[in-house]
Amino acid sequence: MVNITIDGQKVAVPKTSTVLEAAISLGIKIPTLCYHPELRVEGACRVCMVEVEGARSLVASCVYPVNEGMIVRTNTANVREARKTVVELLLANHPTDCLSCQRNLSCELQTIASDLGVREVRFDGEKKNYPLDANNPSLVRDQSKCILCGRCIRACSERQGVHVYSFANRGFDTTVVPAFDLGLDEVACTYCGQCAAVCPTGAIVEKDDTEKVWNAISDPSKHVIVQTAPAVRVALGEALDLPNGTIVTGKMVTALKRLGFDKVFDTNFTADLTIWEEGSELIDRLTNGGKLPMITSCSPGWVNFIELKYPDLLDHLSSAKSPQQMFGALAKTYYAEKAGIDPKDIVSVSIMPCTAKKAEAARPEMNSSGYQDVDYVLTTRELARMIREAGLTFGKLEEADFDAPLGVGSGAGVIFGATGGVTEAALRTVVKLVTGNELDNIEFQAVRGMTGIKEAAVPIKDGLTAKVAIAHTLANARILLDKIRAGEADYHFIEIMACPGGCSGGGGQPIITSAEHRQKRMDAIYECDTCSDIRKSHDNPAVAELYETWLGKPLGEKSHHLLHTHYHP
Ligand code: HC0
Repeated sequence: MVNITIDGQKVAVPKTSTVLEAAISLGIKIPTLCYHPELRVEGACRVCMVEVEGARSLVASCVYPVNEGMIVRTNTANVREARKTVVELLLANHPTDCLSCQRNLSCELQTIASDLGVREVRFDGEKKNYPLDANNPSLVRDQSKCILCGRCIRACSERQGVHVYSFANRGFDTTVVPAFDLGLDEVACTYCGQCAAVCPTGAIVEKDDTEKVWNAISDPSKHVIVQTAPAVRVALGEALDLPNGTIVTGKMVTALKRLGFDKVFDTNFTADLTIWEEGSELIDRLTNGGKLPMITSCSPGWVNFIELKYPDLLDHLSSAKSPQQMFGALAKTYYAEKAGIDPKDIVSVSIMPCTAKKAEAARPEMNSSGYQDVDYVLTTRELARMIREAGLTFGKLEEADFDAPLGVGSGAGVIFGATGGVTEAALRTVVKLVTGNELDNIEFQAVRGMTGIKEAAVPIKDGLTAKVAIAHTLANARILLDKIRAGEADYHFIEIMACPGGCSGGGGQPIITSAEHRQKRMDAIYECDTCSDIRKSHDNPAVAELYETWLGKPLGEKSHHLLHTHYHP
């Protein structure tokens, strides 16, 4: 440990700490822009400058290492003036459309300018004016709002191993762009949205589809239904003034009803259905010599990744559609029949923690109902904006239940929202399908947690042990795929989720600010499971009824048509 003094307060910190980390441990808030607690430090923006006694000039605290006896001052006139100048220089060429910017009130540049008391910009800069990159279903990029912090570059390359972005040009013309300044639709972007999740300004945001949904709700000839993904319920509250990790399932249902949706359903219903279909597919592959390891196919950023980067391994992917798309196919067939509504009049909306879900819904093959199965996908952030727009005080809303029959979900369904959750849900049911017995202990701690790649060997019955692996983030997915290519992946089943922590850390969720913040969401997901009346997918009575009365059996003809898909090399 190293002893240092910051603003007169003594603290002992690990000797590998930076001054910024030491200040954070003392509760001293130093403004930052390029710094992100989960990415490599860059020291690019210089807004975190502090005085260190003996140093020749102000230093960037995010990259400056601590030393024994160091004396730091974070709040001197010099420091305040330097930070203000940096921010004013950024504002000098930044657009001034803050009031209509999607990140208004959640923009880090705006907050820092306010916190630092910037009331005028002393420099008269030339404004940047780049065309929007919006030719894809998921994301909008506005380079004019880019402050060159490089967070998106680091998230895309370090966290995801996708490497879409890099710096280009020099001086005032420096930009952050995909290769050859192409649009995101023209490069190998997976639309995972992790760039948007770390962008401090409105330079990368989700494509906003709220107006289309408002229009559908306002159309009296339409029956507008909505499904909500597992991970939305543990993050939506954060965007509506509730503490991190608050479970808001019941309030969310009430809010959706108050917004005007005709029926509010739960994606957990089709997560349970996915377990039936995917679990049966796994057993079929094990029994009949199918391609192993079988890999999950529900995270669309991940599906885009394997299609773009490892097309030779596509036959490892489960053919099961994601729960979102299974829901969409059933909404305009099974539900339409049951409710006596012409499917052409149904508008199917989903609320997802994910920007890639927008692209998934737009895939041309996702129309097995005879219509586009999912019409509009909104991220958690977009739903929060609609709730604010409607003037609802979210924290004061009563709780309500999902509608039947597509609103019945199990605890196994809800843990789909955390890395390892799909595997755990599958194990709960596969054991029952293979042995006919129920598990005594349905919680598989070995597949939980934030370790990048997890492995487990789970005894199913005498002579049969399920070997599973789980990866979250695409950089970790790449490691497992390289193992498969090398013939070294001795697993039966692999779960891959594109985003850190799984969907709870999706690119469409309220912005995550720390590892603790991320953990609170994960904890909330598992709390949703333990509080569920039904905890195994095969115990979901609504799914059982669906099979008995309409679908037939898992992997049957109707299932094959509506619930399974193919991929594009
Ligand atoms: Fe997920 Fe899903 S769990 S991908 O992470 O499988 O987005 O939350 O909705 O579809 O259920 C996201 C979350 C989903 C789907 C489910 C899966």
